[in-house]
Amino acid sequence: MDDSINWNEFSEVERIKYESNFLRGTLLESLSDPVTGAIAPADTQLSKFHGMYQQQDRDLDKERKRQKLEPAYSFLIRVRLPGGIATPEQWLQLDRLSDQYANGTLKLTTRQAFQLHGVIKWNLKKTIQGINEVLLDTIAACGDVNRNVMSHPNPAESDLHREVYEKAKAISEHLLPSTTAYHEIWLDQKLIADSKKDIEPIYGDRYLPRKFKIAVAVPPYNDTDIFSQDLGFIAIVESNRIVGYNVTVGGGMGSTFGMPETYPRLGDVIGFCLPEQVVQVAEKIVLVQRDNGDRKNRKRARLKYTIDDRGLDWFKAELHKYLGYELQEARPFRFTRNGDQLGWKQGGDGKWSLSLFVEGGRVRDAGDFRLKSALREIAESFDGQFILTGNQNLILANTSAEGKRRVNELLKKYQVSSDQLSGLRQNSIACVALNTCGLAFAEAERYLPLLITKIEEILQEYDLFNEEIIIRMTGCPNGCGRPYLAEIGLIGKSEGHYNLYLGGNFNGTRLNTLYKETLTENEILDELRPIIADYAYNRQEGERFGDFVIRKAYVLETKEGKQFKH
Ligand code: SRM
Ligand code: SF4
Repeated sequence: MDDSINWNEFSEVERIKYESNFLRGTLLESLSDPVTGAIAPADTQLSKFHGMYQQQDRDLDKERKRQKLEPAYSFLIRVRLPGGIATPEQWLQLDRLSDQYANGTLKLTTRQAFQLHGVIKWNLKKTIQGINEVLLDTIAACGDVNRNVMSHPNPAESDLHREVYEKAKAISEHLLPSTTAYHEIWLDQKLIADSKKDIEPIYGDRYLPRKFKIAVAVPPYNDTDIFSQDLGFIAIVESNRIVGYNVTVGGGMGSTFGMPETYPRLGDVIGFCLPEQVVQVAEKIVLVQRDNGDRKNRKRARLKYTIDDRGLDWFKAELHKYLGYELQEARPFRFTRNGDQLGWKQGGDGKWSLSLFVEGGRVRDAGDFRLKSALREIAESFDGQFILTGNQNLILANTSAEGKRRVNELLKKYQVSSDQLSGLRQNSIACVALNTCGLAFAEAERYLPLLITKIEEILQEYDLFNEEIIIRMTGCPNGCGRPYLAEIGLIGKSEGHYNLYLGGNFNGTRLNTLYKETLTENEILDELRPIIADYAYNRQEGERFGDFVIRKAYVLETKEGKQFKH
């Protein structure tokens, strides 16, 4: 260990990473400590790199405190799934694990990954081993490393799906940490020789200053919200062939109330690279951030701030140094929408894919609506894949005509239907928030469906029930549901109170703008009603809600992240 490092110049997490012996820390001791359901504080930082977060059931906090008990600790486990593709066998295994060790639900995340919630410390290892049995892992699903790599999910909407998926997978594999700590701790695989020392050729001994996120998109679909990513690759298609990718850098959603130096930011397009250069470009951009990102202030440690602090020209010059060549000039592209188009579609190869709405990404049985049971029975005989989208939905992909018939039959049997969904609900995202997220100020996943029902009444009145409008809610400004890109964004301020943001656009290329602060439900509805009425009567042909509110000056357009106000 290097005693010459002045740790005052770094955040506490930097020291924890450095002293962890490549992410081991005291995790083994923590796991075997019978006295508490928690792990040691430093280990809570390290466990993230292994794909798990320590949480507590916030619904039970008061009662546990009253009874002088420690909080009801449990863990969320996030499964890495580049491009969101799982086999039916993998789905069935996660379904089983969710019942056996977690809270009985599966969460499909905004980055095409699975989450299990409510796993107690003593079941962590068994759950990870169960995940491993179906050739999945949770490595680097969280932590200061590259996270789950997203890609355009729908095979029926693009013949190039397989190719971008392979690209996403290759980036993900290349940027995995190489420490053997995960295999040692969770899978009981010992190091080959005790003397063997881990090295992290890409990350080094302190990993990245902060999380890092990458996605691939295929225009005209911006279903991975490419401009919200630290690094994005936009496929450039000519004569139905991917000739290369435009590269975007410096996107990010996270921000903190009361800290104007933190803000959401859209990525900049900085050039074009050939398909065979993608993995190298990704690596070098990660290295520029590794070497230049802020390691003292974690609130400003993302690539977006490195770029804003030093300038885009500096970043490009630095990247070119690391690469040894310059990116080519960016090529033209056009996005027409973000989000998912629900329903059945037939791909070029004749196979069928169903994009199925999963409210808040939560797969569970609720009364007569038995989504979890339906998907379990479908998986038992499905001949295609289960693909998670970046909008918390699920595609039952690449099935035959007979498979399609059976899926329809089973969805009917378990009363799962998307027929009556409003255009607003179809385009909704809510982050997890309460009861598990320790950072939530207000509800999101448990509340947005109810609020939407009330907004739908207004939309019905003005004959806008089927109008597609993007609405996203998060329980805090960290932005896990990418709310700053929504046409209607709601961000939790305190229990029952939300900031209302308007003016994002339908293709995910514009940030929204704060309209009103700290609103209750009635206030939200009162604010939205006249705007919706105005939209119904005065919109121009084909004009989207987000564009309308800007044309009518309900809000001014946010032109860049630095301008953004909470
Ligand atoms: Fe997130 C932290 C859930 C996507 C920005 N996010 C968290 C934690 C782990 C809370 C914590 O640190 O204690 C949440 C766990 C809640 C729970 O109980 O499950 C959490 N984030 C989620 C998920 C599950 C939301 C969902 O409903 O789907 C998403 C998991 C994605 C995945 O599979 O990897 C999720 N988080 C995002 C996104 C969207 C994206 O990546 O496309 C963002 C905004 C994009 C970005 O990173 O800028 C996002 N999460 C954050 C931040 C703010 C980071 C920042 O730069 O400031 C935090 C807080 C932090 O890191 O300190 C955070
Ligand atoms: Fe939690 Fe905030 Fe992320 Fe929602 S946006 S999951 S409340 S950190």
